[in-house]
Amino acid sequence: MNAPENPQAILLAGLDGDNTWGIEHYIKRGGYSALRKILESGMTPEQIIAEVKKSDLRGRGGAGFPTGLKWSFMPRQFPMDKYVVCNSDEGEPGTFKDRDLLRYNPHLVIEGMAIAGYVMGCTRGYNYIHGEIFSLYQRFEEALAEARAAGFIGKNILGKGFDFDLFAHHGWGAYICGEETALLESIEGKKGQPRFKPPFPASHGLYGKPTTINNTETFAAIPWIINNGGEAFQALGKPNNGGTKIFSVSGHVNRPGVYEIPLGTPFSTLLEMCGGMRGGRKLKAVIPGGSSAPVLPGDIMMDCTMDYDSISKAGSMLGSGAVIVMDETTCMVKSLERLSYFYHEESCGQCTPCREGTGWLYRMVHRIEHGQGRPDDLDTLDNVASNIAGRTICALGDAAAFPVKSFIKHFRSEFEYHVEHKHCLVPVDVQREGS
Ligand code: L3W
Ligand code: SF4
Repeated sequence: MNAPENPQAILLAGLDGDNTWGIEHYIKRGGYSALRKILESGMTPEQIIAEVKKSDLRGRGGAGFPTGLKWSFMPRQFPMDKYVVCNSDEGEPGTFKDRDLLRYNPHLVIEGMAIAGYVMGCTRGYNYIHGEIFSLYQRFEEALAEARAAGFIGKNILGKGFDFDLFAHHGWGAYICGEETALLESIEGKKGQPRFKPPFPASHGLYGKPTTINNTETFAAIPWIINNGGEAFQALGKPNNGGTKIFSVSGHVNRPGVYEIPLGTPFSTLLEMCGGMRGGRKLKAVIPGGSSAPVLPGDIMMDCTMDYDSISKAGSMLGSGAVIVMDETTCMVKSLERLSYFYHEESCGQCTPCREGTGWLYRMVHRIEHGQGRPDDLDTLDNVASNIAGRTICALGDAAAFPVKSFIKHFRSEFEYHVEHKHCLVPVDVQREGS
C-alpha cells in the first residue's frame, strides 16, 4: 500500500504506525467526526444526498453507478424495514483494494455505513465480507465491537435518538456472491444465485425490503465528503468522476500493490508510481478494471487517464480499479485460457447461455493453447461470446464474453499463429522469464 507516503490519498491516509485499524487510532485521525457532525448539526438526509450528488461519487464496485442517485431511490417517507448492505465480497481476479481498507481502516467503512443508515432511515446494516481471507471478517467484528462500545453504532447513537446496528457476514469464496442480488440471497441463508433485475434492491432487496447496497470503498468515501463537502471531493477528480480511487495493480510492474490516486490521473503516472515495467520490458496489454473488463493494447492504454469516462471511451471499463499489466513476454492465448477457466468455474449455472457457453469458451481456448485449434475456432469463439453477452440474468455472462471478444479483437494474429503453428508466438523460455 502506497498510502503513508502518498499526499494524494484520503481513504488510505494516515495509515502508518501500529494498530491503525483500532478505534483509538481512527479517532486520532479525525474518525467519527462526520457522523458526529450530521447528528449534532441536524443535517437532513436530503442535504446529505445533495452533497453526495455534488461529489460525483460513483460506485467503486465495478458499475460506477452514481451513489447520490442510488441513495435517492430509497423510500424515505414511510417507517418500514430497510437495510444498508456493504459489498466487501471482493473476488474478481486482479482486485485486492477493499481488503486493505478492511484490514487497515475498518472504522472508516463503519462510519460511512452508519451515515448511509441515517440517510436512508435504516436501523440495520450488514457487511458481506469475502470469506477466503477470514482475518478480514474477524477484524471487522473486532471493529464493530469497539464502535458499539463507544456508542457509534447501536441504540441512541451519540445520544441523538438514532438507532443503527451493523453486523458482519462472511461468504465462503464463491465469486458470484459478489453480484449484489446473489449476495442478498446469501445473507438470507439461501444459495447465492442472482435474482432478475428489475426489481432493483432499492425497492426489493434484503428480505424483500428496500436496500441500499454499495461497495466498501464507496462507503469509505462518505465521511470525507461530509467533512469537506461534495464540491471538494468532486474537485479532487474530474467532472463526472469525483474523488480519488484505489487501484490494485498487479502483473509485470516493479511494485505491484494498492495505490490511491485522483480519478483522471494519466495511466503513465500510475505506471511510474508502480516503479515502471519489470525488467524494463515493453508494455503489451492492460486489463484496466478487473478481469471482466475488456483488455486494451499498451499503446491505447498509455493515452488514457484513470477514470470511468476515459477508459470507457477507449473501449473498456474502469470497473473495480483492478489494473492487470502485461508485458511483451505474455502469451495472450494462455492468459485468456486462464480467465475463461475462471468464469466457467464460477458460473452459478442458472442460465443456459452462461452455464454452457462459458464451458464452450474455455474448452475452445484451451484447445487453441494446446496446439489443437482449428481455423474456424476464432470466429466460433467470437460468435459464442456474442450469444452469451446480454442474454443472461447477471453480468457474469458479459464478464465471460468481454475478455474473449477483446483478446481476439486486439490480438487476433497471436491466436491465428497458435492455430497455424500449434505453438505460441512468444517462446516458452521468454514467457518463463517474464512470469
Ligand atoms: C435502482 C435502477 N437501482 C441500476 C443499481 C443496481 C446496482 C448499481 C449498478 O454489476 C459491474 C458488472 C461487473 N433503479 C437502477 C438501480 N441500479 N439501475 O445500480 O447496477 P449495474 O446493473 O450496472 O451493475 P452491477 O450489477 O452492480 C457490477 C463489473 O461491475 N465488475 C465487477 C467486479 C467484481 C467485483 C468483485 O470482486 N466482487 O468487484 C468489474 O468491472 O462485471 O458489470 O447496485 O442495483 N433503475
Ligand atoms: Fe448464474 Fe451465469 Fe446466469 Fe449469472 S449469468 S445468473 S452466473 S448462470
